Amino acid sequence: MPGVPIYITGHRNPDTDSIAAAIGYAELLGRLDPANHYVPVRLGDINPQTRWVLERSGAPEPEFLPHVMLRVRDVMQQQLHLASVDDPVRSVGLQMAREELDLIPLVEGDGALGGVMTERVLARRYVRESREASQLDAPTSIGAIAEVLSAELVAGDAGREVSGRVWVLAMDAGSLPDIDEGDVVVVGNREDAQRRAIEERVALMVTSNGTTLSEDVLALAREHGTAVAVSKLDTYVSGRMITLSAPSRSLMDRDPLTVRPDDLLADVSDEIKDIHYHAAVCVDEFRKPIGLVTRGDLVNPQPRRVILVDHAERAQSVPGIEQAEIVEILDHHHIGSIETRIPVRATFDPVGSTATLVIERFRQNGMEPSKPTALVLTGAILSDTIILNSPTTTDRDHAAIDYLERAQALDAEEFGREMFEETSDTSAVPADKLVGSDVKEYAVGGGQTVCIAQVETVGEGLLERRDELLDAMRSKQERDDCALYALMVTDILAKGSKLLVAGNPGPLERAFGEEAEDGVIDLPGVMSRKKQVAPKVLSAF
Ligand SMILES: [Mn+2]
Repeated sequence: MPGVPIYITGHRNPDTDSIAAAIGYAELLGRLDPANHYVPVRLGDINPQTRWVLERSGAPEPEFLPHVMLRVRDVMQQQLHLASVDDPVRSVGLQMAREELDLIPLVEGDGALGGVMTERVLARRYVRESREASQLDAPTSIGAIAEVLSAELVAGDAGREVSGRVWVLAMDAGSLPDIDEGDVVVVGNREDAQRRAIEERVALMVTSNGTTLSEDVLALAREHGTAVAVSKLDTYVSGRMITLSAPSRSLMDRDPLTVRPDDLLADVSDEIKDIHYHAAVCVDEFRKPIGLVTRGDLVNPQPRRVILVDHAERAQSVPGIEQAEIVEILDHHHIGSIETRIPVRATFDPVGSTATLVIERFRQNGMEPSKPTALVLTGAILSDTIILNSPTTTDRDHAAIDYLERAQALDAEEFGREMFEETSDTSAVPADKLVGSDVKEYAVGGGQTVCIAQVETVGEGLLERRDELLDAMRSKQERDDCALYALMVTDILAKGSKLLVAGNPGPLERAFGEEAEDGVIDLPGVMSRKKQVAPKVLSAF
């Protein structure tokens, strides 16, 4: 898996150019620089036009990037040492020493976090050793004790658990301590002491220094149900190892600080600094440990990295951009309000679309975009330039489209027309909204007003709803008490408008020198309400 991703993002409320430029530039950079992982992302829902282009091309939708603030997953240590809550305290302590760990997460049988063992807990365990008889911290299996002691179990059941006090029988058999049934004893090669312990029905007898029992004593132990383990260690060490055989769950911190991978570092760093072991265990949704964040990981973390395409305004960019490292900017707008701490390659080149710049970069590197990417970039150029018609269109946009047409054996104009026609669909928008959302009121003589609304569209589809639109206009005309309510249905591709009129069309017919047909006046070449329609309407009254 390649390393930390470098995100390539367009602006918020993404349009086709923003999405396409991210996809295309990520593809190019991924090929030029395979050591890095370039990921195209989006900052919001894609619009119907972009969806159409993505579906048509087969290019995958970029993933959503909510922000570029630092998260736990960006800094956590993913190489985790783990131990089981059932592992003996001694083996966990040894593991911590071996791996030089201050802390180790302990997991239950299902892999979920059960607690953590810390150096402090281990140290306290030592100091806490009281002057009373030692006791096992928790029920401990005889097998676990034998293992920690490297002892040979010569009688008894390894699975049986013991939980009593732990004694060393150093005195002569006549002055032994007050042993109870179920206790654990360590004894040397004194047969009288061995027999006394068995008769007191201790649960486990450990013989030190490799002492083996006589046949008689061994038989007695079996008869009384006393387990016997032969330890090669001396008496003192054997005694200590017995109490260190207890399962770690008996000592561990049961309520460790946990975080989730997507938690913001800013939200959790204080807690990590405050807790005595200065760390948090990162867990997944099943509470399984997947990482560790320590205080050291909070110092000078590597910021997340982004490349901005099709914008350079902080307010239009991804939340948290001020914390991120901007690697590059590729844009065709004015130079916006982005600041960087280090020098970056920034391109502000006034062509019709960022996709044009991406295509040029491909060609400068002697590379061709993949088929899906080529079509997405085609859609983006045609979208931003309204099929190479907008005043922002340059020769370079034409050149990029020429190249893309040759490379894909595609009629770009036809593709662009289809893209606009199929995605400028107003059929789901209620008539009331179409006639009322972009409306301007003009005062004419005699205290009367005239309302002129406009809706931009592609193709003739909307005019099929003429009667419905006229009805909606009439009710608005009545409600607002205007002399006339007109709606310009402007076709941005055909570059003309149909003017729908509620009220007496006479003044408008005279103003434009055109007859209304079923309440519709055809105005080819008329696009601007402000410049081409309002003055004539006003002069007609
Ligand atoms: Mn653009």
